[in-house]
Amino acid sequence: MSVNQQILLKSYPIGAPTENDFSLVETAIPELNAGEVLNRTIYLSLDPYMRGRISNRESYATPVALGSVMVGSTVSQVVKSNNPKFSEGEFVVGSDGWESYGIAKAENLRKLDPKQLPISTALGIAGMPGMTAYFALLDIGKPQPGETVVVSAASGAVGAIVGQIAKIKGCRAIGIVGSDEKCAYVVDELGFDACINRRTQNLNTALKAACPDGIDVYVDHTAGPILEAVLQQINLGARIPLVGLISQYNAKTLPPGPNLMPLLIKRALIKGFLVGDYLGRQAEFIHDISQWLHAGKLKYKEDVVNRLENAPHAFLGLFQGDNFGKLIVRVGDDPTKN
Ligand code: NAP
Ligand code: FER
Repeated sequence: MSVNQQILLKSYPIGAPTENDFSLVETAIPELNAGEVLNRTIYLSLDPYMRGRISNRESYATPVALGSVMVGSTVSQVVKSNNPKFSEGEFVVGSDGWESYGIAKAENLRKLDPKQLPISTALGIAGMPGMTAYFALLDIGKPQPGETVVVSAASGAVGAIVGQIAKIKGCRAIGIVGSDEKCAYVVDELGFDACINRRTQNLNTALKAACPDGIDVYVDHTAGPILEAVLQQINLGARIPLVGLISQYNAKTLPPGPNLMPLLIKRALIKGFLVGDYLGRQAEFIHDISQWLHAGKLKYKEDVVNRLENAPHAFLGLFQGDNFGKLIVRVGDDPTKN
Protein backbone atom coordinates (compact mmCIF):
# COMPACT_ATOMS: atom_id res chain seq x y z
CA MET A 1 0.00 0.00 0.00
CA SER A 2 3.01 2.34 -0.20
CA VAL A 3 2.77 3.25 -3.90
CA ASN A 4 0.24 5.56 -5.48
CA GLN A 5 -0.36 5.13 -9.21
CA GLN A 6 -1.35 8.41 -10.83
CA ILE A 7 -2.19 9.55 -14.33
CA LEU A 8 -0.97 13.07 -15.06
CA LEU A 9 -1.83 15.44 -17.88
CA LYS A 10 1.25 15.84 -20.06
CA SER A 11 0.00 18.18 -22.81
CA TYR A 12 -3.12 20.05 -23.91
CA PRO A 13 -4.26 18.23 -27.05
CA ILE A 14 -5.38 20.13 -30.13
CA GLY A 15 -8.13 18.15 -31.78
CA ALA A 16 -8.58 14.54 -30.64
CA PRO A 17 -6.47 13.65 -27.57
CA THR A 18 -4.05 10.70 -27.73
CA GLU A 19 -2.61 8.45 -25.05
CA ASN A 20 0.63 10.49 -25.33
CA ASP A 21 -1.16 13.43 -23.70
CA PHE A 22 -1.12 11.45 -20.43
CA SER A 23 1.61 9.82 -18.34
CA LEU A 24 1.47 7.15 -15.65
CA VAL A 25 3.68 7.73 -12.61
CA GLU A 26 4.17 6.02 -9.26
CA THR A 27 4.59 8.19 -6.18
CA ALA A 28 4.64 7.74 -2.43
CA ILE A 29 1.39 8.23 -0.56
CA PRO A 30 1.67 11.52 1.31
CA GLU A 31 1.05 11.85 5.04
CA LEU A 32 -2.45 12.82 6.15
CA ASN A 33 -3.01 16.30 7.54
CA ALA A 34 -5.49 16.99 10.32
CA GLY A 35 -9.10 16.42 9.26
CA GLU A 36 -8.15 14.55 6.06
CA VAL A 37 -9.13 11.09 4.84
CA LEU A 38 -7.00 8.62 2.81
CA ASN A 39 -9.03 6.62 0.26
CA ARG A 40 -8.24 3.59 -1.88
CA THR A 41 -9.83 4.10 -5.29
CA ILE A 42 -12.16 1.30 -6.38
CA TYR A 43 -13.91 2.96 -9.35
CA LEU A 44 -12.96 6.01 -11.41
CA SER A 45 -15.57 7.70 -13.59
CA LEU A 46 -14.57 8.71 -17.13
CA ASP A 47 -16.77 11.47 -18.56
CA PRO A 48 -16.89 13.63 -21.69
CA TYR A 49 -16.52 16.85 -19.64
CA MET A 50 -12.89 15.84 -19.02
CA ARG A 51 -12.13 16.90 -22.61
CA GLY A 52 -12.93 20.46 -21.55
CA ARG A 53 -10.56 20.16 -18.58
CA ILE A 54 -7.60 19.25 -20.82
CA SER A 55 -8.14 22.18 -23.13
CA ASN A 56 -6.86 25.73 -23.04
CA ARG A 57 -10.10 26.93 -24.63
CA GLU A 58 -12.25 29.16 -22.45
CA SER A 59 -14.91 27.15 -20.65
CA TYR A 60 -17.09 27.12 -17.54
CA ALA A 61 -14.26 25.48 -15.53
CA THR A 62 -10.50 25.92 -15.19
CA PRO A 63 -8.32 23.34 -16.96
CA VAL A 64 -6.11 20.76 -15.25
CA ALA A 65 -2.57 22.17 -14.89
CA LEU A 66 0.09 20.38 -16.94
CA GLY A 67 1.85 17.78 -14.77
CA SER A 68 -1.14 17.48 -12.40
CA VAL A 69 -3.30 14.46 -11.67
CA MET A 70 -6.32 14.23 -13.99
CA VAL A 71 -9.58 15.21 -12.31
CA GLY A 72 -12.41 12.73 -11.91
CA SER A 73 -15.08 11.37 -9.61
CA THR A 74 -14.19 8.27 -7.64
CA VAL A 75 -15.79 5.62 -5.47
CA SER A 76 -13.33 4.54 -2.79
CA GLN A 77 -12.84 2.79 0.51
CA VAL A 78 -11.45 4.72 3.46
CA VAL A 79 -8.09 3.25 4.55
CA LYS A 80 -7.10 5.86 7.13
CA SER A 81 -9.04 8.73 8.64
CA ASN A 82 -8.01 11.81 10.56
CA ASN A 83 -11.61 12.92 10.62
CA PRO A 84 -14.25 11.67 13.09
CA LYS A 85 -16.94 11.72 10.36
CA PHE A 86 -15.28 8.85 8.44
CA SER A 87 -13.95 5.48 9.58
CA GLU A 88 -11.68 2.91 8.02
CA GLY A 89 -13.56 0.50 5.74
CA GLU A 90 -16.37 2.89 4.82
CA PHE A 91 -17.25 3.53 1.17
CA VAL A 92 -17.31 7.09 -0.17
CA VAL A 93 -17.84 9.01 -3.38
CA GLY A 94 -15.54 11.96 -4.00
CA SER A 95 -13.30 13.61 -6.56
CA ASP A 96 -9.92 12.02 -5.97
CA GLY A 97 -9.00 11.92 -9.68
CA TRP A 98 -7.11 9.40 -11.79
CA GLU A 99 -5.09 7.76 -9.02
CA SER A 100 -5.16 4.62 -6.94
CA TYR A 101 -5.02 6.44 -3.57
CA GLY A 102 -6.47 9.87 -2.86
CA ILE A 103 -6.40 12.26 0.06
CA ALA A 104 -9.60 14.23 0.56
CA LYS A 105 -11.15 16.72 2.91
CA ALA A 106 -14.25 15.37 4.65
CA GLU A 107 -16.51 18.03 3.08
CA ASN A 108 -15.66 16.67 -0.38
CA LEU A 109 -16.78 13.11 0.44
CA ARG A 110 -20.24 11.55 0.66
CA LYS A 111 -20.75 8.21 2.42
CA LEU A 112 -22.22 5.31 0.43
CA ASP A 113 -24.29 2.45 1.82
CA PRO A 114 -23.61 -0.70 -0.26
CA LYS A 115 -26.86 -2.19 1.08
CA GLN A 116 -28.88 0.58 -0.60
CA LEU A 117 -27.38 0.56 -4.12
CA PRO A 118 -24.24 -0.94 -5.72
CA ILE A 119 -21.45 1.51 -4.91
CA SER A 120 -20.49 2.05 -8.59
CA THR A 121 -23.91 3.63 -9.25
CA ALA A 122 -22.69 6.74 -7.39
CA LEU A 123 -20.72 7.52 -10.57
CA GLY A 124 -23.60 6.84 -12.95
CA ILE A 125 -27.32 6.47 -12.50
CA ALA A 126 -27.28 7.64 -8.87
CA GLY A 127 -24.53 10.21 -9.46
CA MET A 128 -23.67 13.16 -11.68
CA PRO A 129 -24.94 11.63 -14.97
CA GLY A 130 -28.23 10.52 -13.36
CA MET A 131 -28.72 13.93 -11.81
CA THR A 132 -28.08 15.52 -15.18
CA ALA A 133 -30.73 13.37 -16.84
CA TYR A 134 -33.25 13.97 -14.06
CA PHE A 135 -33.00 17.76 -13.85
CA ALA A 136 -32.31 18.52 -17.51
CA LEU A 137 -35.35 16.53 -18.57
CA LEU A 138 -37.76 17.38 -15.75
CA ASP A 139 -36.76 20.98 -14.96
CA ILE A 140 -36.04 22.30 -18.44
CA GLY A 141 -37.73 19.73 -20.70
CA LYS A 142 -40.94 19.62 -18.58
CA PRO A 143 -42.26 16.54 -20.42
CA GLN A 144 -46.05 16.14 -20.46
CA PRO A 145 -47.85 12.78 -20.88
CA GLY A 146 -48.26 11.91 -24.56
CA GLU A 147 -45.45 14.20 -25.70
CA THR A 148 -42.48 13.04 -27.79
CA VAL A 149 -39.03 13.21 -26.16
CA VAL A 150 -35.91 12.71 -28.28
CA VAL A 151 -32.42 12.20 -26.80
CA SER A 152 -29.01 11.76 -28.45
CA ALA A 153 -26.21 9.51 -27.09
CA ALA A 154 -29.25 7.58 -25.89
CA SER A 155 -27.52 4.41 -24.66
CA GLY A 156 -24.97 6.42 -22.67
CA ALA A 157 -24.72 7.40 -19.03
CA VAL A 158 -27.13 10.36 -19.25
CA GLY A 159 -29.18 9.47 -22.34
CA ALA A 160 -30.32 6.04 -21.14
CA ILE A 161 -31.81 7.62 -18.01
CA VAL A 162 -33.43 10.52 -19.90
CA GLY A 163 -35.40 8.10 -22.09
CA GLN A 164 -36.47 5.90 -19.20
CA ILE A 165 -37.66 8.86 -17.10
CA ALA A 166 -39.54 10.13 -20.18
CA LYS A 167 -41.35 6.76 -20.28
CA ILE A 168 -42.10 6.95 -16.54
CA LYS A 169 -43.68 10.36 -17.24
CA GLY A 170 -45.94 8.88 -19.95
CA CYS A 171 -44.08 10.22 -23.00
CA ARG A 172 -42.92 8.63 -26.24
CA ALA A 173 -39.12 8.24 -26.03
CA ILE A 174 -36.96 8.23 -29.15
CA GLY A 175 -33.20 7.61 -28.98
CA ILE A 176 -30.40 8.50 -31.39
CA VAL A 177 -27.25 6.34 -31.08
CA GLY A 178 -24.16 5.23 -33.01
CA SER A 179 -24.77 1.51 -33.66
CA ASP A 180 -27.52 -1.05 -34.30
CA GLU A 181 -26.51 -2.87 -31.11
CA LYS A 182 -27.07 0.29 -29.07
CA CYS A 183 -30.41 0.84 -30.87
CA ALA A 184 -31.59 -2.67 -29.99
CA TYR A 185 -30.57 -2.12 -26.35
CA VAL A 186 -32.48 1.13 -25.85
CA VAL A 187 -35.65 -0.25 -27.48
CA ASP A 188 -35.63 -3.89 -26.28
CA GLU A 189 -34.04 -3.48 -22.83
CA LEU A 190 -34.85 0.09 -21.82
CA GLY A 191 -38.31 0.38 -23.39
CA PHE A 192 -37.75 3.35 -25.71
CA ASP A 193 -40.40 3.52 -28.46
CA ALA A 194 -37.91 3.82 -31.31
CA CYS A 195 -34.25 4.44 -32.02
CA ILE A 196 -32.21 5.86 -34.89
CA ASN A 197 -28.66 4.88 -35.87
CA ARG A 198 -26.91 8.21 -36.57
CA ARG A 199 -24.19 6.50 -38.60
CA THR A 200 -26.36 4.52 -41.04
CA GLN A 201 -29.75 6.26 -41.25
CA ASN A 202 -30.81 9.53 -42.83
CA LEU A 203 -31.60 11.61 -39.75
CA ASN A 204 -34.36 13.72 -41.34
CA THR A 205 -36.26 10.76 -42.79
CA ALA A 206 -35.79 8.58 -39.73
CA LEU A 207 -36.90 11.34 -37.32
CA LYS A 208 -40.02 12.00 -39.41
CA ALA A 209 -40.90 8.30 -39.29
CA ALA A 210 -40.17 7.92 -35.55
CA CYS A 211 -41.87 11.18 -34.50
CA PRO A 212 -45.09 11.43 -36.56
CA ASP A 213 -46.47 14.02 -34.11
CA GLY A 214 -43.26 16.10 -34.10
CA ILE A 215 -40.78 16.63 -31.23
CA ASP A 216 -41.76 18.35 -27.98
CA VAL A 217 -38.56 17.86 -25.98
CA TYR A 218 -35.04 17.27 -27.29
CA VAL A 219 -32.30 16.61 -24.73
CA ASP A 220 -29.23 17.54 -26.75
CA HIS A 221 -25.96 15.79 -25.98
CA THR A 222 -24.24 16.37 -29.28
CA ALA A 223 -25.11 19.65 -31.09
CA GLY A 224 -23.96 19.48 -34.76
CA PRO A 225 -25.87 17.56 -37.43
CA ILE A 226 -28.19 15.81 -34.94
CA LEU A 227 -29.41 19.12 -33.48
CA GLU A 228 -29.79 20.49 -36.99
CA ALA A 229 -32.02 17.55 -38.02
CA VAL A 230 -34.07 17.61 -34.80
CA LEU A 231 -34.82 21.34 -35.20
CA GLN A 232 -36.59 20.62 -38.48
CA GLN A 233 -39.19 18.53 -36.61
CA ILE A 234 -39.84 20.53 -33.42
CA ASN A 235 -43.36 21.45 -32.32
CA LEU A 236 -44.76 24.78 -31.20
CA GLY A 237 -43.34 25.54 -27.74
CA ALA A 238 -40.70 22.80 -27.84
CA ARG A 239 -38.11 22.70 -25.06
CA ILE A 240 -34.44 21.88 -25.69
CA PRO A 241 -32.16 21.37 -22.69
CA LEU A 242 -28.67 21.92 -24.14
CA VAL A 243 -26.71 19.44 -22.04
CA GLY A 244 -23.69 18.52 -24.16
CA LEU A 245 -21.98 19.21 -27.48
CA ILE A 246 -19.82 16.12 -27.80
CA SER A 247 -19.70 16.30 -31.62
CA GLN A 248 -17.46 19.34 -31.29
CA TYR A 249 -15.38 18.56 -28.17
CA ASN A 250 -12.44 17.39 -30.32
CA ALA A 251 -12.89 19.98 -33.09
CA LYS A 252 -9.80 22.00 -34.03
CA THR A 253 -11.95 24.89 -35.18
CA LEU A 254 -15.61 25.26 -34.30
CA PRO A 255 -17.94 24.03 -37.06
CA PRO A 256 -20.53 26.37 -38.58
CA GLY A 257 -23.60 26.33 -36.35
CA PRO A 258 -27.03 24.89 -37.12
CA ASN A 259 -29.81 26.97 -38.62
CA LEU A 260 -31.66 28.21 -35.53
CA MET A 261 -34.67 29.62 -37.44
CA PRO A 262 -37.01 26.78 -36.30
CA LEU A 263 -36.48 27.97 -32.70
CA LEU A 264 -37.95 31.33 -33.59
CA ILE A 265 -40.82 30.02 -35.71
CA LYS A 266 -41.77 27.43 -33.07
CA ARG A 267 -41.22 29.77 -30.08
CA ALA A 268 -39.05 26.95 -28.74
CA LEU A 269 -36.96 27.20 -25.58
CA ILE A 270 -33.31 26.17 -25.77
CA LYS A 271 -31.56 26.47 -22.43
CA GLY A 272 -28.02 25.68 -21.34
CA PHE A 273 -27.69 23.20 -18.48
CA LEU A 274 -24.96 22.68 -15.86
CA VAL A 275 -25.55 19.90 -13.36
CA GLY A 276 -23.64 21.84 -10.69
CA ASP A 277 -26.53 24.30 -10.47
CA TYR A 278 -28.68 21.50 -9.00
CA LEU A 279 -26.43 20.32 -6.15
CA GLY A 280 -28.85 21.84 -3.63
CA ARG A 281 -31.59 19.53 -4.91
CA GLN A 282 -29.54 16.31 -4.78
CA ALA A 283 -31.77 14.75 -2.10
CA GLU A 284 -34.85 15.04 -4.33
CA PHE A 285 -32.99 13.29 -7.14
CA ILE A 286 -31.59 10.50 -4.93
CA HIS A 287 -35.07 9.92 -3.48
CA ASP A 288 -36.80 9.47 -6.85
CA ILE A 289 -33.98 7.58 -8.56
CA SER A 290 -33.62 5.10 -5.66
CA GLN A 291 -37.37 4.52 -5.59
CA TRP A 292 -37.51 3.92 -9.36
CA LEU A 293 -34.47 1.60 -9.20
CA HIS A 294 -35.91 -0.45 -6.34
CA ALA A 295 -39.30 -0.63 -8.10
CA GLY A 296 -37.58 -2.02 -11.21
CA LYS A 297 -38.64 1.00 -13.30
CA LEU A 298 -35.10 1.94 -14.27
CA LYS A 299 -32.24 -0.12 -15.67
CA TYR A 300 -28.62 0.87 -16.06
CA LYS A 301 -25.58 -0.43 -17.90
CA GLU A 302 -21.96 0.04 -16.90
CA ASP A 303 -19.00 -0.35 -19.24
CA VAL A 304 -16.23 -1.32 -16.82
CA VAL A 305 -12.57 -1.21 -17.93
CA ASN A 306 -9.97 -2.82 -15.67
CA ARG A 307 -6.86 -1.06 -14.30
CA LEU A 308 -5.94 2.62 -14.04
CA GLU A 309 -3.30 2.39 -16.80
CA ASN A 310 -6.13 1.76 -19.30
CA ALA A 311 -7.96 4.99 -18.39
CA PRO A 312 -6.47 7.19 -21.17
CA HIS A 313 -7.36 4.69 -23.93
CA ALA A 314 -10.88 4.21 -22.58
CA PHE A 315 -11.39 7.97 -22.24
CA LEU A 316 -10.50 8.54 -25.92
CA GLY A 317 -13.17 6.00 -26.88
CA LEU A 318 -15.93 8.23 -25.46
CA PHE A 319 -15.55 10.47 -28.51
CA GLN A 320 -15.91 7.58 -30.95
CA GLY A 321 -18.81 5.88 -29.22
CA ASP A 322 -16.66 2.91 -28.11
CA ASN A 323 -18.31 2.92 -24.68
CA PHE A 324 -21.63 1.15 -24.29
CA GLY A 325 -23.11 2.43 -21.03
CA LYS A 326 -21.55 4.45 -18.21
CA LEU A 327 -17.78 4.29 -18.62
CA ILE A 328 -15.99 3.39 -15.38
CA VAL A 329 -12.47 2.18 -14.59
CA ARG A 330 -12.09 -0.52 -11.93
CA VAL A 331 -8.91 0.76 -10.27
CA GLY A 332 -8.92 -1.61 -7.29
CA ASP A 333 -10.82 -4.52 -5.76
CA ASP A 334 -14.51 -3.99 -4.94
CA PRO A 335 -15.02 -5.79 -1.60
CA THR A 336 -18.80 -5.38 -1.90
CA LYS A 337 -18.70 -7.83 -4.82
CA ASN A 338 -16.72 -10.58 -3.06
P1 NAP B 1 -21.96 8.80 -22.87
O1 NAP B 1 -23.22 9.05 -23.63
O2 NAP B 1 -21.94 7.66 -21.92
O3 NAP B 1 -20.73 8.65 -23.86
C1 NAP B 1 -20.53 9.54 -24.92
C2 NAP B 1 -21.32 9.12 -26.17
O4 NAP B 1 -21.46 10.23 -27.05
C3 NAP B 1 -20.62 8.07 -27.04
O5 NAP B 1 -20.75 6.76 -26.53
C4 NAP B 1 -21.33 8.26 -28.38
O6 NAP B 1 -22.56 7.53 -28.36
C5 NAP B 1 -21.68 9.77 -28.36
N1 NAP B 1 -20.83 10.50 -29.30
C6 NAP B 1 -19.47 10.57 -29.29
N2 NAP B 1 -19.04 11.34 -30.31
C7 NAP B 1 -20.15 11.77 -30.98
C8 NAP B 1 -20.37 12.58 -32.14
N3 NAP B 1 -19.35 13.11 -32.82
N4 NAP B 1 -21.64 12.80 -32.55
C9 NAP B 1 -22.68 12.25 -31.89
N5 NAP B 1 -22.54 11.47 -30.78
C10 NAP B 1 -21.29 11.24 -30.34
O7 NAP B 1 -21.58 10.15 -22.11
P2 NAP B 1 -22.43 10.89 -20.98
O8 NAP B 1 -21.60 10.96 -19.77
O9 NAP B 1 -23.79 10.32 -20.91
O10 NAP B 1 -22.51 12.39 -21.59
C11 NAP B 1 -23.40 12.67 -22.65
C12 NAP B 1 -23.36 14.18 -22.93
O11 NAP B 1 -23.86 14.89 -21.80
C13 NAP B 1 -21.97 14.73 -23.21
O12 NAP B 1 -22.06 15.72 -24.21
C14 NAP B 1 -21.59 15.37 -21.87
O13 NAP B 1 -20.65 16.40 -22.02
C15 NAP B 1 -22.95 15.91 -21.42
N6 NAP B 1 -23.09 16.14 -19.98
C16 NAP B 1 -23.36 17.41 -19.60
C17 NAP B 1 -23.58 17.73 -18.26
C18 NAP B 1 -23.93 19.14 -17.86
O14 NAP B 1 -24.03 19.44 -16.68
N7 NAP B 1 -24.15 20.01 -18.84
C19 NAP B 1 -23.49 16.71 -17.28
C20 NAP B 1 -23.20 15.41 -17.72
C21 NAP B 1 -23.00 15.13 -19.06
P3 NAP B 1 -23.20 6.90 -29.72
O15 NAP B 1 -22.20 5.84 -30.16
O16 NAP B 1 -24.49 6.35 -29.28
O17 NAP B 1 -23.36 8.04 -30.69
C1 FER C 1 -20.37 17.48 -18.56
C2 FER C 1 -20.41 17.15 -17.21
C3 FER C 1 -20.61 18.14 -16.25
C4 FER C 1 -20.53 18.82 -18.96
C5 FER C 1 -20.73 19.80 -18.01
C6 FER C 1 -20.76 19.45 -16.67
C7 FER C 1 -20.82 20.29 -20.82
C8 FER C 1 -21.01 20.54 -15.72
C9 FER C 1 -20.63 20.54 -14.48
C10 FER C 1 -20.92 21.72 -13.62
O1 FER C 1 -22.05 21.95 -13.28
O2 FER C 1 -20.00 22.41 -13.28
O3 FER C 1 -20.18 16.52 -19.49
O4 FER C 1 -20.46 19.05 -20.32
